[in-house]
Amino acid sequence: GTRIRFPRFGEHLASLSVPNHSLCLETRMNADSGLEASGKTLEAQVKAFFDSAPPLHNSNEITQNLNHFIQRNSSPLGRRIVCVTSGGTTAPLEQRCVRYVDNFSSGHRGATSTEYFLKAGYAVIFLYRRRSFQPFCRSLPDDPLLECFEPTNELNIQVCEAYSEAVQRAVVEHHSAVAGGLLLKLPFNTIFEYLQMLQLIALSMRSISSRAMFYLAAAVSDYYVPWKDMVEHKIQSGHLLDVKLVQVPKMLSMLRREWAPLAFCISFKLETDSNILLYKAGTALEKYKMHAVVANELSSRKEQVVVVTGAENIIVQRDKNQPDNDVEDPLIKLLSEKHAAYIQDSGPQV
Ligand code: 9Z3
Repeated sequence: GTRIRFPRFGEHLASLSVPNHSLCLETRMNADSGLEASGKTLEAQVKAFFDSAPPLHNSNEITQNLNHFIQRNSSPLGRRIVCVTSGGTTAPLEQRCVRYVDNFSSGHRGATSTEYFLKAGYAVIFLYRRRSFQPFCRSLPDDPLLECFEPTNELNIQVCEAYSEAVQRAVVEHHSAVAGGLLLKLPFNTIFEYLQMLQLIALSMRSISSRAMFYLAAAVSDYYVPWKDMVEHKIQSGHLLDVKLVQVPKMLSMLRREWAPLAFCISFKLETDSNILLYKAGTALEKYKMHAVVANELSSRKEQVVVVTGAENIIVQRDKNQPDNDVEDPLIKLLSEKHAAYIQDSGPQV
């Protein structure tokens, strides 16, 4: 669902559905395609998107970290590297952003999958929405810092008995992944940041060709307001909000065609109507030349997914024998096997 959200300092975001008494989001879209009738080629739309995006302030640092991470894991180890995207992107409505359109995703899928990819021997680039779920934190409460610790006196704190095992596991596993150079975490908020960072990652991953995987679990905005069309200051309430949204160019095509053509690419398809889910996943598979599309329905997404490939549809379910078992466990095993077969079919590495 698309909602307008009002961020408040230091807390989770309150949301406002549209339309509202004081604020009405009016969007004008081309009736049949939902696209601005621009008539532009994909390349031209992509160029317009990147030209209009506010540049990343730390792109040099990100590129350096990426190159170092990839170098460290590729030679002489020849480790497989996966980029896991996680959480929803925002599309700002104002340049000095107070309001934005958000995409639903808690980040649970991406964070949990990251843990299983690490277990399967991958190095992971975790491209995540700030303040979304993090790897190794599943067993911790929502506010781990305040709830897991207690003061022993005015100067010292200790881990509460109830959380000692969970905290120990989270800290040790997270530390060994990051310090061991196996987990690189890169945060984003907006669709502009997300797509620029995805491009940087893809271009850096070209060097490891088929050993690279993209696991695109993030919920990515379909529409955005181009930066140059965006008002600078906070839109005043009480005014009719007339925002022209433009379709985000289909970057999956760019990823496959231009950025990292040899990488193994998995995208996700989310629907609320299970009757159209597999059809839509099959369409995405063909249209964007994905190696597999993971189809999930919103309410059952933690229980079951279907991996749609050109050859077959594979139902993957959570093992219900243990309450803690996740659907991501068998899913990552399956995708890791498929990736290994893909690497073998791709022939010797350069
Ligand atoms: C997914 O389908 C993810 O599995 C979920 C995970 C977002 C449902 P949570 O983060 O949920 O664990 O709460 N991600 C892709 C969603 C998406 O927007 N896909 C686009 C589409 O369906 C294609 S990129 O059209």
